[in-house]
Amino acid sequence: MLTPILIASLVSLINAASIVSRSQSYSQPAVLGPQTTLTIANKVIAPDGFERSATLVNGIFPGPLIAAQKGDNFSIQVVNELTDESMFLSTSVHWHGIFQNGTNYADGTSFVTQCPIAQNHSFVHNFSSPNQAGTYWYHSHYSVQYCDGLRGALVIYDPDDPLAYMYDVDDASTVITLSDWYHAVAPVMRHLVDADANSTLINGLGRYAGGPASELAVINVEQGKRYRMRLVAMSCDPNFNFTIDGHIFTVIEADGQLTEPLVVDQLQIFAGQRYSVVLVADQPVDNYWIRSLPNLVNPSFEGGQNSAILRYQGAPQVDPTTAYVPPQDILVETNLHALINPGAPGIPGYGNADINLHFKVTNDTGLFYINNVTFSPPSIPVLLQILSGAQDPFQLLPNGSVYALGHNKVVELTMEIPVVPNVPGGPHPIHLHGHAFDVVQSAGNSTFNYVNPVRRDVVSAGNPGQQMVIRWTTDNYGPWFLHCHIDWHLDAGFAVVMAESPLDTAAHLNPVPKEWDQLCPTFYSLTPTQLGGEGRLSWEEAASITTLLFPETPLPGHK
Ligand SMILES: *[C@@H]1O[C@H](CO)[C@@H](O)[C@H](O)[C@H]1NC(C)=O
Ligand SMILES: *[C@@H]1O[C@H](CO)[C@@H](O)[C@H](O)[C@H]1NC(C)=O
Ligand SMILES: *[C@@H]1O[C@H](CO)[C@@H](O)[C@H](O)[C@H]1NC(C)=O
Ligand SMILES: *[C@@H]1O[C@H](CO)[C@@H](O)[C@H](O)[C@H]1NC(C)=O
Ligand SMILES: *[C@@H]1O[C@H](CO)[C@@H](O)[C@H](O)[C@H]1NC(C)=O
Ligand SMILES: *[C@@H]1O[C@H](CO)[C@@H](O)[C@H](O)[C@H]1NC(C)=O
Ligand SMILES: *[C@@H]1O[C@H](CO)[C@@H](O)[C@H](O)[C@H]1NC(C)=O
Ligand SMILES: *[C@@H]1O[C@H](CO)[C@@H](O)[C@H](O)[C@H]1NC(C)=O
Ligand SMILES: *[C@H]1O[C@@H](CO)[C@H](O)[C@@H](O)[C@@H]1NC(C)=O
Ligand SMILES: *[C@H]1O[C@H](CO)[C@@H](O)[C@H](O)[C@H]1NC(C)=O
Ligand SMILES: [Cu+2]
Repeated sequence: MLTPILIASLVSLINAASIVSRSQSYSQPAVLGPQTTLTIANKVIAPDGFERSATLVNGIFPGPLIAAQKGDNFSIQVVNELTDESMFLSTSVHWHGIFQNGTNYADGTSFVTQCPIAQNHSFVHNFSSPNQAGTYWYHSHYSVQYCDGLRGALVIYDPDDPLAYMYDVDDASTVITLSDWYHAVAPVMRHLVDADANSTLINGLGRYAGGPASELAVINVEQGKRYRMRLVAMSCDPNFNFTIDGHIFTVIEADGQLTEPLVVDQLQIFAGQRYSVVLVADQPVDNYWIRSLPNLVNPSFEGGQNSAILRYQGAPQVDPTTAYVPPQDILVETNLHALINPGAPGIPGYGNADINLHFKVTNDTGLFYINNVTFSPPSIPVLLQILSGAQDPFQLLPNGSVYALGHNKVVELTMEIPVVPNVPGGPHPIHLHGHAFDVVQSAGNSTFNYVNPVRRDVVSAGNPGQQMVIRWTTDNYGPWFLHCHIDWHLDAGFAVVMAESPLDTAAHLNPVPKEWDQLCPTFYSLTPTQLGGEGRLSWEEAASITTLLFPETPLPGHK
């Protein structure tokens, strides 16, 4: 918990902090195509009724939906117009779940695949993803910047979707984003013991404990129609239990991979994950609460917290009066099965892959360790090191965090959260860039499934005493980040890099744009003022300055 002095210093760091009530009405989300420009700039907004300066895409939270058709070529220019020095002034944008096959340099991951884009500069991300369709998202991958607002959904629609017969409506109005929201800026929050969110926003609107009756998101449906709702957990930390009063729904997609249809009435969605669910509007015309209960602070629906409204056409424009009924058919991950080409790669059986990795997660003095190494971003991005000739894992920095993997190998990765030490902050959602993986063992379950497990790109590694096991094939050249998607944990070192075929990477990438080569020289010429985020480059520097601001505290759940 924060001391009053701490709170005072927090609030003083917020631009124009004050409580307002909102009167704007909710409008349909903005939609962009695959060839577009994202302008990253600062703006004061009050999505839960509390005004703060934020780091936004095209001035809105969440950022606009990027909507593409399967097979489209993407050309996305990210323009950095950031000015608020209380937050980071550089940026990079990652396209979460997109494989970037041959275009690792466009993955947008600071210090792994590129240097951040400096203030007043821009970078064009050209990539294609011919075989992917489904629900994705984009977010800053520079420090904890996305917690300040740089997050949005990205959907690749499939005109030949094999499950299209199950739904009538699938458009921008059926994308539902779930996010945590903070009243203090992320460069401050990252140094707090409990980086607790103030509110949950659904489609960018919500309420906080003790706050005004700020406007809530409304999802409009017509009785008798079937909707493909695309849920995106663009969270910095909490997971959410998602329910809709009076309704069940059918899961048909997990993280861009179609699943065998599975009927549930609640799903728990972790930071970074997505689900498509088919909702049939088969109830009486009325208003119904949509609920997104976070696992951390304020897990309550009091005063409309953690809530949005499902409104049938013809229902009055009022808040629902429906009551919460405890769910009966909760989503269990092992009940999800990949619909297309099910089955994990390689020889079935634990330990039978070509490369069998065992990662043990520990913690010490506020940092997370994977096999005794905490990830600290290298100054030269891993891809640049590789393209400059470093190939040996002992040459690649950060030392001990980069795993060099041969080409076309089946990898089986076990991530274990031991009981001792008691690693805080779980359950930890683990994301791998550049791939989807088969979850052959889910956290908290000792049985394996090599036949038809769920395939996805973020999976929970669970809590102390649990582990998860995933498999994938190293068929994508380049360094790919593997990390906890709780952004505070990533910042505190919960990450490694899977460098696929370092020796052959240069030969298998598309020509690296010359603008990419300029990112590092430009970034390293910035002055502390031009860097923002209180002008701190490394977190060692930041941590030492921050201890002056915030007294040394016992070991954090979050750094
Ligand atoms: C994408 O670009 C490639 C060449 O780079 C071209 O052959 C293809 O037709 C393009 N696809 C679309 C949908 O425009
Ligand atoms: C960006 O432009 C502003 C206003 O001209 C200037 O103050 C700032 O130093 C510039 N930053 C960089 C990195 O060039
Ligand atoms: C990126 O794609 C756009 C649109 O297809 C094209 O105009 C531009 O030349 C490409 N840029 C690079 C660096 O390849
Ligand atoms: C969310 O649901 C899971 C079961 O799926 C349960 O273990 C967890 O406690 C629930 N979270 C909250 C905040 O109630
Ligand atoms: C545990 O996992 C196995 C294999 O995926 C699955 O068949 C079983 O239903 C799971 N058990 C529970 C209790 O979830
Ligand atoms: C981590 O350190 C502990 C204690 O020094 C040691 O026993 C263990 O083997 C190390 N683990 C790895 C993977 O290096
Ligand atoms: C990385 O660590 C290993 C083992 O501690 C050491 O032998 C090697 O020299 C280090 N490499 C670099 C580049 O520091
Ligand atoms: C990348 O492309 C190669 C060549 O087309 C293909 O064999 C491989 O499966 C692809 N990998 C991914 C992750 O899409
Ligand atoms: C978030 O908001 C700030 C400023 O209003 C409060 O001081 C915090 O107590 C609050 N935090 C939580 C967890 O609600
Ligand atoms: C993290 O690890 C340290 C040292 O191993 C231990 O003392 C501490 O209790 C752990 N933190 C938590 C919150 O469990
Ligand atoms: Cu974590």
